[in-house]
Amino acid sequence: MSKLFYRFVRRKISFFIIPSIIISVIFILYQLKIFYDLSATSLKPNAVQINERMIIGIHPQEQRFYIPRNGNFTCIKSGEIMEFKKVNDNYCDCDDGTDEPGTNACPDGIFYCTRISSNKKFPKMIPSSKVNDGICDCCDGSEEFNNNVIIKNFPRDSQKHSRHFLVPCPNLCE
Ligand SMILES: [Ca+2]
Ligand SMILES: [Ca+2]
Repeated sequence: MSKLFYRFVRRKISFFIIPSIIISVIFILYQLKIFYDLSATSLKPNAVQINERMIIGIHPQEQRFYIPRNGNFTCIKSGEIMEFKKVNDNYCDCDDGTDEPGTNACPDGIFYCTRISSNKKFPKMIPSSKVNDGICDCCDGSEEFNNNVIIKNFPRDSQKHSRHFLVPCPNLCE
């Protein structure tokens, strides 16, 4: 009798345990998917990113420093560690200013234009103080990503004549 009872209990346990394990695995996989989706969302391009991998304003050889490691960014020279979302958030966090390659938040920063022109009139890089100042400096106007119209009443014809363009920037890369 006790053996029969024991067998019955074992059967009941396996009846409940196996579905519970399956449900738990599905639940964990679902949680992992949500976590992955959230991580991907946080890396989607915004105004200061060229795409989800490239951050605007960085020298191509420095792109490797701007890959999130455990969601963090390490200031290139000064070494502080902070959340990666502080890169290009328009607030200067690193002592060396390397968290703001694409904005004018840090003093003495350098902004590297997204495209380089063979026409030497256009710079490869500009002081970050010229980012979003309403005047087109890079050949593609990539530093004017906020499209701030700061200077008005300067007609396009006059801009062409003076060879200085205002936002919205034309693409003059060759
Ligand atoms: Ca920052
Ligand atoms: Ca500018």
